[in-house]
Amino acid sequence: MSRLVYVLNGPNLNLLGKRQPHIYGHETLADVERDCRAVAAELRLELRFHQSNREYEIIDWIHAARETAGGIVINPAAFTHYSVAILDALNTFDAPVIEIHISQVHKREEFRHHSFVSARADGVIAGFGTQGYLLALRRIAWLIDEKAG
Ligand code: CA2
Repeated sequence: MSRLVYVLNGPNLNLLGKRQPHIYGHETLADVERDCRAVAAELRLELRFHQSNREYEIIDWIHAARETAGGIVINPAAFTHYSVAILDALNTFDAPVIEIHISQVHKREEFRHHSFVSARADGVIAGFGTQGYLLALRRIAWLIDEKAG
């Protein structure tokens, strides 16, 4: 299986580390990308790391991943809670999908407790801060290696 992994980030995550550090911490998205690239190198994964505030761009990246990727790590941000379109796109992708949330969404407002994406995700990580991305990459690498035998 391909060792290419897409790491996709939804709306407002470009502001990570710049607002609400009590919820999302002090790391910026550039810090997260740097840490993901370091772990990916260790795991021999190739990474495509993207963020968008536009739902269609995230859908287009999922479609691109269908052709080439061995896994997707996705923090859909607010789209988590209402995007059937992202769920439908993920349902066309055959390899592992890990959903990640920086904050512990189940400790927060009720509307954050439901995720459309969880209906497709093979695993969900929430409340581990930005370390969740690195754990998700380790899980995807493990699943790729397991499948390769
Ligand atoms: O905890 C997460 O990772 C979330 O996916 C983040 C989303 C939120 O809507 C989800 O319920 C949980 C919000 C992302 C907004 O990111 C910001 C980061 C820093 C400052 C402002 C927004």
